[in-house]
Amino acid sequence: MIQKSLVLIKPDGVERGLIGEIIKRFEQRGLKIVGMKMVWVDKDFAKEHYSEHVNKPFFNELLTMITEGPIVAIALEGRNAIKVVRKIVGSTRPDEALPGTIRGDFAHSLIEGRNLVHASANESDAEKELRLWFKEDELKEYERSDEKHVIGKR
Ligand code: DAT
Ligand code: MG
Repeated sequence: MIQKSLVLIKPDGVERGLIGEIIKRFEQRGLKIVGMKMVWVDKDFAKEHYSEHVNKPFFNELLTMITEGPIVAIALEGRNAIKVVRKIVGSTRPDEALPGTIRGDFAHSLIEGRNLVHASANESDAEKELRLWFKEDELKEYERSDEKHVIGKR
């Protein structure tokens, strides 16, 4: 199934100069970038994005972290993109994330919720999050020259 997923390079990823390194990993895996922009969100927007965590003890910390600097928001498309993207990102806790994953290669502990990237967890989250972060005309349709090999027939 061809899916779209939302990835955010969170402020720690941007501030550490890892934008290119992170994007490269999705791009080389064959995931197509169909939307991308830099945004600096306020707490109201962040609350909407992280609404599922509103009652967690770390919610305030999470809001502070996600609003402390600019974010690169990316819409990725590919076959089973939601699962594939989560695998590339690695486990939520960097001390459990495997080497080879973004979190496993560039972090080792979850300080104030910092784990470099966000990725949609499932189809309904992906749909909701893409609608929150991107207007319809900010998502583009085009063909990558390697689609025959990395996606196959649609
Ligand atoms: P993920 O980002 O892997 O989907 P999540 O949805 O459970 O993880 O949590 C959202 C973010 O909240 C996560 O990326 C980092 C932060 N977070 C999660 N658990 C935490 C904890 N126990 N303490 C501090 N921050 C936490
Ligand atoms: Mg999550």
